[in-house]
Amino acid sequence: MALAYIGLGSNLADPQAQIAAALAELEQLEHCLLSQVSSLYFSRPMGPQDQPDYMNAVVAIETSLSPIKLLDQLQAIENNAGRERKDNRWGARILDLDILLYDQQLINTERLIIPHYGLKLREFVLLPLAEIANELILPDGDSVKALAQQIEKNGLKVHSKLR
Ligand code: PH2
Ligand code: MG
Ligand code: MG
Repeated sequence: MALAYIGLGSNLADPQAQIAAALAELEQLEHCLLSQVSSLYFSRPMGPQDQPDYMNAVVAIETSLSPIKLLDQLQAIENNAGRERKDNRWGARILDLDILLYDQQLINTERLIIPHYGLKLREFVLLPLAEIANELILPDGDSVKALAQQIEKNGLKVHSKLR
């Protein structure tokens, strides 16, 4: 079994309900065990500012799926939620499920880059990650705890418990 960390985000169509529904779907995934769930966080948009605020969370999943099979499953959940795949980098979205880490693997392919390129730069990823994996060391040797302590919070706050 591998341990993967997944970032969840939504800023359209009732973000809180979207994240809750995505969590329920993640719990049903075959060959996956949802092992940890962060709080739900309220965050300010990174990227274009003319979009709604986000809800974000991070979960840990134990899985026997390969990284690419896991990505297929996550994209199916995004599609079920009504996610439109258009060219809107950093724009508003109903549901975004990103593989942040997959064990200590480094993957750099056209479809998948792991660790996620924004992991160390985004407060809405680092702080929920630190909540559930404060002792985690990234493949490049950086500590999640130290990164989370240093990053600008940018208005990020805990909204509610998810579990
Ligand atoms: N995701 C984006 C772009 N901007 N901002 C916040 N606060 N949270 C996100 O998840 C997010 C974002 C594209 O994936
Ligand atoms: Mg994303
Ligand atoms: Mg994504």
